[in-house]
Amino acid sequence: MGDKEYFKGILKIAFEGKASDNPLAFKYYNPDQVVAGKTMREHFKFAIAYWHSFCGQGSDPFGAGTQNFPWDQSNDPVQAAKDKADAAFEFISKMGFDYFCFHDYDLIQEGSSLVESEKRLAAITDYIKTKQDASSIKLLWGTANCFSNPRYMNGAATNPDFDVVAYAGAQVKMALDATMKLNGENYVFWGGREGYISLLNTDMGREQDHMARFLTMAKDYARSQGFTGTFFIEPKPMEPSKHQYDFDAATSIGFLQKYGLQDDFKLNIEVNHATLAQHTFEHELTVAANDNMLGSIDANRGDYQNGWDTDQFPNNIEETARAMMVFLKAGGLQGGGVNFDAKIRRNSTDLEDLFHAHIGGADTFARGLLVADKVLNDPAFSSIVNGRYASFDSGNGSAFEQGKLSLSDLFDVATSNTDAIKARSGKQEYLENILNNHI
Ligand code: XLS
Ligand code: NI
Ligand code: NI
Repeated sequence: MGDKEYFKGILKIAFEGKASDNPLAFKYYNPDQVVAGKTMREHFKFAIAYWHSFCGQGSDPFGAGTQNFPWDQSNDPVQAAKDKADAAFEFISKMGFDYFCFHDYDLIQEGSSLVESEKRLAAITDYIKTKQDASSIKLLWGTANCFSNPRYMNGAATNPDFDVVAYAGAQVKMALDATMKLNGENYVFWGGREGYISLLNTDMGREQDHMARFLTMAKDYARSQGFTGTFFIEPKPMEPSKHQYDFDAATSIGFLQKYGLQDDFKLNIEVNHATLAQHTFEHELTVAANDNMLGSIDANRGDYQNGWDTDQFPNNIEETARAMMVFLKAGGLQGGGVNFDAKIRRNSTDLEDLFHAHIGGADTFARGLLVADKVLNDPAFSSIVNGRYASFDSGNGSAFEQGKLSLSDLFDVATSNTDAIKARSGKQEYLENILNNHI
């Protein structure tokens, strides 16, 4: 069991620093380096995404997969799943990461019935549990794939057919069981088909009520089984549905608050989902952080010219540095970590490419964190930002913040103010220069 080496010739990836010319080494991600009071390892809790790295063969709407994974050769589903787990654990160990994330049917191929699927999940989670015990590799979150099978073409929890809703419920129960068995720290809901294609045939209000009911049942079940982790909603505006109900952070928070789910659920913010919603990554993180809902991150990036979820590995240092400023100000993530929900390109067909991709991603986050820490500690930067709001720190501005003024009071303040209103510069270009100078 598990004595086959899949990534031959690649040793454990070490931190060698910026001067190293070894392509298979970290230049900036030093797991033990302390930044803003925590090690990088603790800040990030890097996770690999089982689906992209070990399942996705690189097919697209125009052609079949291009990858020929050596762990995907057996015709026996349980053996194939074990081989995949061996490859995944070897890869995670060699990367020096601590976590992975999965969809139920990434772990093992779905069976022809729920009962058969449950058996298969039991077999593979037994196997993975022994691999976890023999290593220190943990599960950041689990989730259920309730979007690929044709039965979910009209949605899962929001399907207009109750039989499908019940089927999705059974699947989520099994995925929760698998997550709890592997000591998952969190559980994710990404509602790929929880939305609509046409409003002509959709009762949006009723579907959203159903989704809330479903999430409440899932939460109640997991809590009754002793699960103490956090549930995450992963917002995305569209794709595969035309319009997804968890459109963005603001929409998802409004939904959770409306249905009283805000204490058990937080958000998993994905970079490319933010940009698909016409937001920046830092915007989505800020919206979540403002409501104490910043739970986890799906790290990737989009393509500036393409309007879909290209899920490329993060490599934009400025984008990541701005995001890490929000991250540090928020005090990090509520229970989650940084999951590389990213895939190598279809024509990146060497097994080694998976290492280059994750090394680059980890180094990008590390550089972003280092830059963000320097910017936030730069007095030139903080004095400008804090100074902008100084008029609320005392006097009438402070009374306004405390709710002690009425609209008539504002009238009195404004009319008794004889000084002309001063132009106060926002200093944007100067702040942008400070940020760039720290990169
Ligand atoms: C798809 C999502 C998906 C979730 C997990 O766009 O990012 O991969 O992270 O279901
Ligand atoms: Ni994701
Ligand atoms: Ni995505």
